[in-house]
Amino acid sequence: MEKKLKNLEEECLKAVIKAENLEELKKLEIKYLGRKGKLTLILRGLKDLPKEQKPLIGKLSNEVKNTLEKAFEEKKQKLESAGIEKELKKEFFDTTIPGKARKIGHIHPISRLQEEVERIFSQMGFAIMDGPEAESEYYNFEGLNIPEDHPARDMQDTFFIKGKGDKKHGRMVLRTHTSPVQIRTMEKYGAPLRVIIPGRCFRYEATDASHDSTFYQVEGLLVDEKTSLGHLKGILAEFLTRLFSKPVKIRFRPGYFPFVEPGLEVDFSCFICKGKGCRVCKHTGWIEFMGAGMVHENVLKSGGIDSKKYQGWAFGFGLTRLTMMRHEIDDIRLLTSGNLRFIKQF
Ligand code: FA5
Repeated sequence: MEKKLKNLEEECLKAVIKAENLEELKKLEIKYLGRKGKLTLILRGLKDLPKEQKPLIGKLSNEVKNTLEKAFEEKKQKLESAGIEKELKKEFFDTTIPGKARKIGHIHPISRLQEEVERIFSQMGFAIMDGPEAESEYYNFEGLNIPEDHPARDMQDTFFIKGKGDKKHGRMVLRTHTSPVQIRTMEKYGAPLRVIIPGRCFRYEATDASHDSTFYQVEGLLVDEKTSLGHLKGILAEFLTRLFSKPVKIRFRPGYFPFVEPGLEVDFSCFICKGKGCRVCKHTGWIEFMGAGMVHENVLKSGGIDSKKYQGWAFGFGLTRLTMMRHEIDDIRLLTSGNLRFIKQF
């Protein structure tokens, strides 16, 4: 009996070593340790052994059983990890290869300047308004005191949108300036008012280094019972000083826009040469900045505001041109060219 057990152990261990996969191993386990397995049958026969042999053979049988169980378990783990390795080898992944850096974009210089302008005016108590880019002739012209036959209509070459439009508002156009939103804001909120309106404008004109057919403006409008051009001057000087982090002076010259009276052209002292004269200010010490003036009483009326009780001032400057000045860009068309080599510099 003792020999039989030893032979069985040897035979089984050899077979376990040879087993090449888990399926084969399982079959062997059933063959030797299963309910009708070779060792199980021997163990069952123990009860028929003579009494004196029972303890010795019993002990030996248990030892053989434990050895075989251990051998099966070890081999099982070996085969399993070999299987995982095989799978991993199939999908080889080299963790030492350096990663690919993700390309990160950044805010366009015009948008960044717009955010700064909005922040500064918000700090001074101005609300930020928005209006439609496709606008009616009424809001773009008539409401702003520019009647159909007024020569000022020639000042802004316009993109007209196909269609007849309606009697009051006329045809649709791509807005030529942000000023139409002055009336929309007055109609909606009444007086007093303190707003800026940044936005995109369109003009049907030949492009050159300082003119594009699409560009950004920022409109400003303040309506109150007692306000004057002195307030406008103070607000603009404060705005530019905060924007350039340098003291900036403002200069008014007479100008003409049908929607303001009196009308002004506003210049500011060159932020680069501090007024001494340089390339950016064309050696004048001053930079032409924008149109402005006291809101014409007809415009206040268009906005439904009592012009006897309230006055207002308005301004409109080119955000795109200010971006060019700030970064000393000499061709406006580069800003919307989609040329990444150019735009990545900012
Ligand atoms: C106007 O558009 C008036 N609505 C401004 C205004 C508002 C005056 C309120 C009075 C009261 P103007 O046509 O000058 O004005 O344009 C204002 C600014 O827009 C210009 O100074 C310039 O910076 C910018 N601009 C005008 N046309 C172009 C263009 N084709 N390309 C780039 N910027 C332009």
